[in-house]
Amino acid sequence: MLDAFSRAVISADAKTAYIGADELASLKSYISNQNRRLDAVNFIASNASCIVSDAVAGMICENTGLTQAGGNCYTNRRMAACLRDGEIILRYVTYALLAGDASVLDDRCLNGLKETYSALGVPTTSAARAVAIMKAAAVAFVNNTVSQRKMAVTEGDCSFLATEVAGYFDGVIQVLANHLKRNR
Ligand SMILES: CCC1=C(C)/C(=C/C2=NC(=C\c3[nH]c(/C=C4\NC(=O)[C@H](C)[C@H]4CC)c(C)c3CCC(=O)O)/C(CCC(=O)O)=C2C)NC1=O
Repeated sequence: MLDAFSRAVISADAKTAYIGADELASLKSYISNQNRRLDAVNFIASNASCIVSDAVAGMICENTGLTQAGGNCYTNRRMAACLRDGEIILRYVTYALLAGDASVLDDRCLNGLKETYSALGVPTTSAARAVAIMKAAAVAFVNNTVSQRKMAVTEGDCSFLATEVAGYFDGVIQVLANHLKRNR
């Protein structure tokens, strides 16, 4: 698992080079924005069950067959497994946001997920839809634009963190859709 710092070292070493000015500038910005980043992680983490249950409910509303006989959320056991998977994915996205690097998400959560889902008959299009709804919610929490759950915090621009976290969700969707082999 890598973070923004170890990532800079690994990529410099791969080029047999010193850490360059560009990498240092980007690490500097990572450091100077650390308080915002911690707030962003906290906004998502402290609303996690709301984000997950809303996303899974939305996914089912759009496709009610999921909870009918033959659907992959039919029976409490499968419904619980689905909600749990949503929690797992969101949790790893928050780890990636904290680290400023996707490797923890890629290695510990997404590695083999598509294959597991294929083997179990979990519909990846539906799973990707739930992840897309979680993405929209997480972006709103990071930008602190959720009207019912505004956090009391010094106002500041966190849009770069919203963009970053959106990218991690896109990575999950990409793996589920398997359109592209990921290479990070
Ligand atoms: C560390 C990371 C990690 C991940 C990601 C993980 C996922 C994971 N999800 C599973 C099952 C499952 N996952 C789902 C999820 C869904 N079904 C749907 O229709 C929806 C689209 C979706 C929810 C959004 C369901 C229903 C099962 C149970 C499938 C079955 O047993 O028939 C299983 C099989 C074992 C089990 O049932 O517990 C694994 C390993 N486990 C891990 O340890």
